Amino acid sequence: MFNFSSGIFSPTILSASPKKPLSDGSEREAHPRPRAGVCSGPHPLALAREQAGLALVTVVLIVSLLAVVLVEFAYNSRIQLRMADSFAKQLKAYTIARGGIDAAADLLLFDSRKGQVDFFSAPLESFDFSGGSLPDPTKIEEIWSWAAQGTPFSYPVGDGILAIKISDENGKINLNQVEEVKTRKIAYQLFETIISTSAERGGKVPAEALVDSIREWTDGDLETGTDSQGAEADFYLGLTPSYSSKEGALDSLSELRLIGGFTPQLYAALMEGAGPEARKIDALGSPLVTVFPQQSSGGKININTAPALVLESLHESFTPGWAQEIIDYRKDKPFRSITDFLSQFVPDSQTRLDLQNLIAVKSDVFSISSTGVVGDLAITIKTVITRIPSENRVGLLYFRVEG
Ligand SMILES: [Ca+2]
Ligand SMILES: [Ca+2]
Repeated sequence: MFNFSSGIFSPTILSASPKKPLSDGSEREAHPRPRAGVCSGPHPLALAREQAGLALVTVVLIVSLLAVVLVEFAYNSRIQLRMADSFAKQLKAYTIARGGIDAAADLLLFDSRKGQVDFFSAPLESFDFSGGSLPDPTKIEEIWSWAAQGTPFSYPVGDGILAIKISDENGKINLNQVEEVKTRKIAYQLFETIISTSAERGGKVPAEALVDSIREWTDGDLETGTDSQGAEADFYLGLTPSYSSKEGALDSLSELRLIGGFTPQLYAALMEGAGPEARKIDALGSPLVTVFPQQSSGGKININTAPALVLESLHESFTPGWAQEIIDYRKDKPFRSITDFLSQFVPDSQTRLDLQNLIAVKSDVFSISSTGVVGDLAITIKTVITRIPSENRVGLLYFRVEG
């Protein structure tokens, strides 16, 4: 006990036995001290009470421990259940997305057996479904292009949704082929247009130097070409932090951000193409430039699928108005041969010769973006395939799972 008046803990009070006043006025102990020789242990009743108390404490302790274990178990079970649910959704979404890739590849292979021309057919939205009858897909030309225009082609699968986008990589300028003079000129014209019309206006690095920098980055040697204005290996070694140049084909467009002169604004302009809408419909990233196939030569641009900016870049004499005319024309009358195109739109004989080996009306390489959505979980698989109709199969050039 604590002595409040003195503030001093008094052990004498604690150790004193309770005393009862006696009738004669004296005091005696409430519990008489055991007399020597009779009993030296505690009173049996006190012992029983002590044991009962101890048992109660043990029971309370065990019950508390059990409660803790049960709460922990319930919590773990809930976590496990959620994980199992999330895993099941993830597996379903992946399977749907993977199935979408196979379906799109089959569609493209089916198309290659039907003809040697690739173009954008009338979009899905333009078909009249009000009568309840679906158009016969085997009779629609270029059915794959439904997934290449406007919103992604989506379809319910079980309790999920599949959304597919297909892009024609042959409608873009292949940056892995800038070693070829003619492709380099096309890329140069595209970059010049982008620089002069985007936020990059008045940029310090000329378009030609940007294209040359891609060339030096990929050309496999450390010497700057005599006709090149681009950055070579020593430029990157002088940066802080420094890094080596790739000296090999570009694996992805995001690599451009490492190349000398490419600012975030220029990169964004390349990815967005002809506006935010263009970016939305592209399966791989940019509607204007590609890195597929990764071979260094031989690519041709499909004039039926190339966007206006790419068409305009095909020759220095071409203008935005001319490119728009082509886009309007091909909506109703896709080009069945390059002669078709050249005779209609390129009156100058020298320009015709220049374009002869650069353009095509068919495509080999396509990118597919396939998304499986189950509940709040989405998985996207992006692939690039090349059609090999002679072997009745597609070759896989790129495969990436996102989400
Ligand atoms: Ca076709
Ligand atoms: Ca180099």
